[in-house]
Parts: sequence; structure tokens; C-alpha cells
Amino acid sequence: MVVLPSPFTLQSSLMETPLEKALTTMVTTFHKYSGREGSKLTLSRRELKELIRKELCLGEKMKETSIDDLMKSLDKNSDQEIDFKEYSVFLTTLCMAYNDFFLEDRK
Ligand SMILES: [Ca+2]
Repeated sequence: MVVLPSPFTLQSSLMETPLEKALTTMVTTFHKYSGREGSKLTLSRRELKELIRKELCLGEKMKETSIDDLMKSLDKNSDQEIDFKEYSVFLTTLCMAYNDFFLEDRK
């Protein structure tokens, strides 16, 4: 396993780069919603729905059934909660989609 320095030890000496800001946003956005009800370290269906609706443009267009389907596909251990690892798979999927749009755009 690769051992990385803690971002908090680096923070004092350096300005955050855009990529580091993006990482911070990905982490803090999770915790902004995960702390609302139940376990503070996981997203319930309601918390996931809020996050998608408020933080992603596509969320406004998503139907309840689509959110249910998304929840089911992300909830790998079927505990009805989205933990950080499951959330990071969701972000990776979004990231890949953004990359596809980016590549499509450059054609
Ligand atoms: Ca889960």
C-alpha cells in the first residue's frame, strides 16, 4: 500500500491546488449530508437523495425510482446505507462520465 502524507500536515505550508480543492469538496460534501440523521459516517437514502438533488444538476431531473435504483447499485453490502467507499465509487463513475463528455467535446 502506498503511504501518503496527511493532507493536514501539508496544508500549512502550501496553498491548495485546484485538484486538492476538488478532493476536499468531495470529502466535505459527503460529511455535509452524512451527519444529518442516523450514522454520521454513512448516507441514508434520504441523505443521498438530498446530496444528489442539491449538489448535482442532474439531480433535479432524477425521479424517485431512479434514486432508488442508484441507491441499490451503490449499496454494495446491502445495509441500506452508503458509506464513504460506496460514495467514492459513485464519484468515480461520475468522473468517468465527465471524461467521456470532455473527450466527446474535443472531437
Ligand atoms: Ca452500504
